[in-house]
Amino acid sequence: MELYGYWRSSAAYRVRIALNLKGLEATQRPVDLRTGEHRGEGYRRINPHGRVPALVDGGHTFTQSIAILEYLEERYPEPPLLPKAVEDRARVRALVQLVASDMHPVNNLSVLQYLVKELGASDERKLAWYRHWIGEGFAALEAMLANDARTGRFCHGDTPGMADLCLVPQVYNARRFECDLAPYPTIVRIDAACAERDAFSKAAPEAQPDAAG
Ligand SMILES: N[C@@H](CCC(=O)N[C@@H](CS)C(=O)NCC(=O)O)C(=O)O
Repeated sequence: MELYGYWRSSAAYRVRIALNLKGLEATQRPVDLRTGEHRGEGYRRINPHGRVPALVDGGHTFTQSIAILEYLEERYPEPPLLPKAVEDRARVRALVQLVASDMHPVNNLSVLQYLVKELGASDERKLAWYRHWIGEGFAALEAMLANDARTGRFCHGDTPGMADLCLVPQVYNARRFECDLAPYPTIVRIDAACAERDAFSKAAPEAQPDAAG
């Protein structure tokens, strides 16, 4: 397997955690987002959208981190990243989508760059935008986690799964942009529980070969 990613990419971070949880090895193929390598012709041959991650497995190339997670779950079912009951699977997927479809896209690198370069937003306004969408998403996520008896040590029960591996990179990013996490004690507690697991700590941005010093 080969994983095209970038150390600080939260979408690639999700896939790294999933691979670790499933005990799968992938050769890392770093794509430098700082230099715009992802927008170049070479990488667009891997992913025409010019985004990371992309996973190559068995001669196939997969893009979109959530599609990759679902692929890994179906191709390598053990240990599972989704619960068994259909109702519970829907709950976990809702937590996943809140992060991956609602929170992450509006705070993506190209969106932030567009705000600054094309719309003339100051760094201060850009940060306000970033923190607004983190707060909006995390408030909902906190309520969904804190008010549901199915939340355990992790987002769903006492085993880490698909929702946790989306949550942790989003918390990492929020900290990077100095968002106030005090209003989200359940999120912070689950993030801390994940950090104790090797699958998560080995996937952390700073532990990656392309991490900038
Ligand atoms: N929905 C996509 C998002 C992928 C994505 O936006 N990745 C970011 C890094 S986290 C990226 O490549 N950004 C480059 C850019 O915005 O120019 C996924 O989940 O894979």
